[in-house]
Parts: sequence; C-alpha cells; structure tokens
Amino acid sequence: MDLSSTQELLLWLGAAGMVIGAIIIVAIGMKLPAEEKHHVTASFFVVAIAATAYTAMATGLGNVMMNDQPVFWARYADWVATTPLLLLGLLVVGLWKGSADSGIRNGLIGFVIGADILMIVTGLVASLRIGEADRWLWYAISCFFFLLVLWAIWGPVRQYLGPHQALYTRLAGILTVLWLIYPVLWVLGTEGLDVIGLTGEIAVFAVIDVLAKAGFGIVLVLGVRNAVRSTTAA
Ligand code: RET
Repeated sequence: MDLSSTQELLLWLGAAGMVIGAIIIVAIGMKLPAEEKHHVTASFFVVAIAATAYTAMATGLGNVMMNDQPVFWARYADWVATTPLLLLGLLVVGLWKGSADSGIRNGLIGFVIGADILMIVTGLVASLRIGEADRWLWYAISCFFFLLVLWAIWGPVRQYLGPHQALYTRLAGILTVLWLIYPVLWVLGTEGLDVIGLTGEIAVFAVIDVLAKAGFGIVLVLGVRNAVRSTTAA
C-alpha cells in the first residue's frame, strides 16, 4: 500500500530515533571496562534491527494488504528479533553474578524468550486477518504468553538477582509499562477496532518503539556504567 507523506515522515523519524539511540548506546558503552561491554551488545543490536525495520516501512516495503487493511509485517519481523534481545539484556543485567547456576540461568532465559517469541508470532497471526472471527482468539493467546513473560521477570527471576538488582527492577518497571501499551495500541489501531486511524497508530508506535528500544538501552548502559563507577570509587 502507498503511504501518505506524513506517514512516511513519521517512519523516517522512527528510523532516525533508532540511529541516534545506537550512537548514544555505543558512546556510553565504549567507556565500560572490557568485561562489562557485553551489557551493550544486545542493546546495540536492538536499535540496529529496528532502524532497518523502520527504513523498510518508510520506503513502502514493510506492509501488505490483507482484507483491505495494511498489515505492517516488518513490525513483527523486528519484534520477533528485538523483544528477545531486550529481555536478554534485562536478564543478563539482573542475573549477572547472581545466585543462579548456569543451568537455572539458561532455563530462566529460555522460558522468558520462548514465551516472548510465542507472544509475537501469535500476535502476527492475529494481525494477518486470515480468519476475521478468529482474530481475537489469537489476540488472547498472544496476551497469555505476554502474561507469562511478565510473571517470569517479576517472579522466578527475582529470586536470583546479583549486584545490579536495583537497576534490574528499574528496567523491568520501564519495560512493563511500555510493553503494556502495545496490546492496547493494537486494539485501537487498524489491526483491531481502528479507532485512531493509520497515521495515529504509526505515530504512537514510533514514539513507544523509540522509548522501548533506544530509551531502554540507554538506561541500561548508563545504569551499568554508574554501578561500575561507584564500585571503583569505593
Ligand atoms: C501484540 C498483539 C497481540 C497481543 C499482544 C501484543 C504484544 C506486543 C508487544 C510488543 C512489544 C514490542 C516491543 C518492540 C520494541 O520496541 C503483538 C501487539 C500482547 C508486547 C517492545
């Protein structure tokens, strides 16, 4: 589908936000000691992947028409890669030097990422509008897996936190608040009841995406940097 120039501009702004986020994340991350730099890896690739997805959408490649509505499949391609990386970043910060042995740690990471991937894939099925009536069933299945993700990061994972536990709690809070907006926006947007229109949906998604990816990554690397500084100062 051809997008309006406003819609294209909003998508380009999304791409630009991700590129700026990537630059800030790398600039802060370069100051970390070598053994802490791994905290930056996932955050960098999250914004890099999103910048590519936004470029695909802005150039008109990222959507297909299904039952007279555009479906931005590029969002789901982006999310299926970036949401596991965001969660991995969160869990690596929280579990780093914590009390979980590698078996428990890998189990927690596998559980959270597995549920998250199912959340995105079933959300894509809901969006594709192949059977209009079944759309809300798939939406409900996706919400179920989302609840599993939230349960794991607020429940089992917190038993094993290491020295970055305050940062973990802050990041988990930011993640929870921002991620809860996605299923609401889905209902208000063209995939759901079409209350806010396509341009409104693109605009709100762009803002939330930049916050949930670049903003989250910046808080993460800044938090690790400050923690390193206070331990070396002490
Ligand atoms: C969908 C619709 C079906 C129900 C649910 C959803 C949740 C999506 C989420 C997406 C998060 C995306 C992020 C992207 C990067 O910034 C698929 C919208 C529960 C939580 C954080």
